[in-house]
Amino acid sequence: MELAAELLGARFKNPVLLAAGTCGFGEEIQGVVDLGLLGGLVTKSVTLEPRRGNPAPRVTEFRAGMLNSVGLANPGARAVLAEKLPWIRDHLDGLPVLVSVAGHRVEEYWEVVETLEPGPGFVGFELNLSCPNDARRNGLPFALDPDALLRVVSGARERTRRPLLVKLAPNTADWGPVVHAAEEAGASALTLVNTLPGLLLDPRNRRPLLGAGAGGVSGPALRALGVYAVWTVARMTRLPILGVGGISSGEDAAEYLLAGASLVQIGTASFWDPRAPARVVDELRRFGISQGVHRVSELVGAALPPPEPEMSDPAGTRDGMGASGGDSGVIHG
Ligand code: RRO
Repeated sequence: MELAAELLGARFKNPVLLAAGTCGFGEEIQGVVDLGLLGGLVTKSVTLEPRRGNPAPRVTEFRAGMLNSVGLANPGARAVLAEKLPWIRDHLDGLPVLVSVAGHRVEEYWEVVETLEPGPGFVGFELNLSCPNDARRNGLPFALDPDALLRVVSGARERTRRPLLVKLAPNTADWGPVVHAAEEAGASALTLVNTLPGLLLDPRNRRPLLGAGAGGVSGPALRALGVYAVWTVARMTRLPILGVGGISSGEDAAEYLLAGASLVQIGTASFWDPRAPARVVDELRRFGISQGVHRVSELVGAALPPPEPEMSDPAGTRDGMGASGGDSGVIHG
């Protein structure tokens, strides 16, 4: 089966990328994960200034997944420009890399994009608007506020011609407004989903298990939410979608593709098993062959209901989309 995908002006040799926050800037996991077998990677989120991150423990496991509150630990945009991007250029042999961008303020996203824009070694930006572990804005991430999202993405769009991905949150009651704000602002693609806010307590000492208190849930528990998000949003937009959340097998990856994702990202599974991403690629290939699929693109959106004629639902009120659903019945290409 042909696994390669052309998207965002880049060629991905297969649709399996490493998700933001799970592979540093590539250098940190070199020798542990065989990056040459993967479709690409997304870096740790970069803020303008360096951040030390949250107190330990930053990660804990439970039966259905993992909870993290890393707190955006990263070396800051200037160090990424001076050291991390040149390393990527010199060592990753043209692997498509997306740089994840985060910030406390709307303007911080713009400043990070401006700082990194002249750098080498990367294809585009993934604007992380959905970090659950940032206490700013009373805990409400930009991804849950369509006006703030519009400002962040429009300003970033003015500062780069590179592809701009927008990473959204899973805890959204109605994706319509944020998806349409991302489209209006000039996003190139959507990444669905970030982790889901959660908390685990030690019942004996009655304190949170993580140093920072609450965190973001990832791993198997997140898969049904992620697939649902992709499946819902794919019917609202023509933007390509990158699916992420709980993928640990080739069939999990296929599920996201069938729901409408063009590429997928792996996070937590690679913490548990550094060979998981390469195994997912291999299993996806075998799965496709077993299904008589010739190209991975044949899977993309194949589980979506057929588009309805525009006029059959003028109010855009199809299931889950609400009145703001807009492009009702459109399956993105
Ligand atoms: O650094 C983190 O704590 C973190 C980020 Br920026 C994010 O986007 N998602 C997450 O689960 N953790």
